[in-house]
Amino acid sequence: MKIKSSEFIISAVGPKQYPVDGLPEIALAGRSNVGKSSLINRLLLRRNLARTSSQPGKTQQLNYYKINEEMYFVDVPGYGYAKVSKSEREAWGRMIENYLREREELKLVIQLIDLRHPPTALDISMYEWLSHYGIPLCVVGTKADKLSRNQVAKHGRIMRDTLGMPKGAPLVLFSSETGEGRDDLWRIIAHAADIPAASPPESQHERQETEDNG
Ligand SMILES: Nc1nc2c(ncn2[C@@H]2O[C@H](COP(=O)(O)OP(=O)(O)O)[C@@H](O)[C@H]2O)c(=O)[nH]1
Ligand SMILES: [Mg+2]
Repeated sequence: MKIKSSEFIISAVGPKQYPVDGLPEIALAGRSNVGKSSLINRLLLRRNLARTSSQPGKTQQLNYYKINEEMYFVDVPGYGYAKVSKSEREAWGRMIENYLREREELKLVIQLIDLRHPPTALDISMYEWLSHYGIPLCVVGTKADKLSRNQVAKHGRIMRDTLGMPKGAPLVLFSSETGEGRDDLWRIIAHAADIPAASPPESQHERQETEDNG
């Protein structure tokens, strides 16, 4: 899939603001600072479409990005962020839960977990909650560039074990710095959204080079 356009649409604070055009939606979930915005930017080859910052937990909305007039990425703000009041957190939790359980357009949740550390209790409960409701799920281990090759493989295994992932359940080891995992993740997204197979610019470029070399 070639990325012809990507644009921010809305920060929705409730269902009345969700798009009504029926396009498939891919949600990105994970705690603040795990790398959601960076992953969106890397997938779309945009430097700063999704705002990245080291100041976590500012957003309390579902941030919608439209890609190619074909689908949406939905940035689900970090779960487990402590610096909001209990009532705010509960209201936010209800909105997110309703979205994840009831949104018909939602085709896949990408759950981001920092690959450097074992999944936290919150990561595990999020994974179990999504699995329990049968929500299509792909786990992404982020910041792979911060580990050695051996560590990446080892931490990937720890992630699978800690979450209790079934054999064959998708886990993508990803880096927004290097683009590692980008092609795999695009394939999974395109399949889930039922749009033509992903061959985004970076991989086209790489394949071209390989062909040229022999
Ligand atoms: N080295 C490295 N840093 C990353 C990666 N992804 C995100 N970061 C950094 O982690 C911080 C939080 O990233 P951000 O995308 O804003 O996380 P979000 O809160 O989940 O949206 C920023 O300083 C990013 O530059 C990655 O793959 N590799
Ligand atoms: Mg963000």
